[in-house]
Amino acid sequence: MRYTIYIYLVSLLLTINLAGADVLLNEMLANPAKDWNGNGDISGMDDEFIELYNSGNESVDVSGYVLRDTIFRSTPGEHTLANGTMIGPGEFLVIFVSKSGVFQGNDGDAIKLYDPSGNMVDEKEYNTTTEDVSFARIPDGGEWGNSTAPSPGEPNQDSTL
Ligand SMILES: [Ca+2]
Ligand SMILES: [Ca+2]
Ligand SMILES: [Ca+2]
Repeated sequence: MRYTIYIYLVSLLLTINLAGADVLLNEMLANPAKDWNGNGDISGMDDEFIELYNSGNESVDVSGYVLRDTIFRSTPGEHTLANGTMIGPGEFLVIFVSKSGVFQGNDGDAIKLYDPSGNMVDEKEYNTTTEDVSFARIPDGGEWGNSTAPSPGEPNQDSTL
C-alpha cells in the first residue's frame, strides 16, 4: 500500500514537472512591416508579437507566467499573464506588444519566459532582424528557424529564404 502511494506521488510529480516544461516561446516577430494585429496602425510599437505554444497533451495554466525583454531599453519591458490564462494542448497564445509592452529590439534582444516561481522556462536571443520575417520553431515546438510567413496564433510556416 505504501509502495503504491509512493509510486503515485512520483508519477504525480513527474506529471507536474513535464506539464511545466511544455510551454515554449514558439514564434517572435521583432520587426513588423504590416498591420499584424489588424487595428489599422502599422508600427513596431504595435505589431510585434510573441507566440507561446503548448507542446504537451494537457492544458497548461500559464497564469502568472512572466515575459521580459532584455536590452536596448533603460527599463526592460515586463508582462505578467492574467489569472485564468490557459493554453490547450497543441494551442497557441499570441501576445502583441501593444498589450504587453515587451519590446523586441530590431538590432538584437533576448526574450525570456518565466514561470510564477521565477524559473526561466524558455529564452530566445537574436542579433539581427529582417522586416516581416519571424523567428519560428519549425515545426511548432521544434528547432528555431526563420519564417517569411509569420503566423500569429497559427502553426508556424516553413520558408526557405
Ligand atoms: Ca522591434
Ligand atoms: Ca497594428
Ligand atoms: Ca505561429
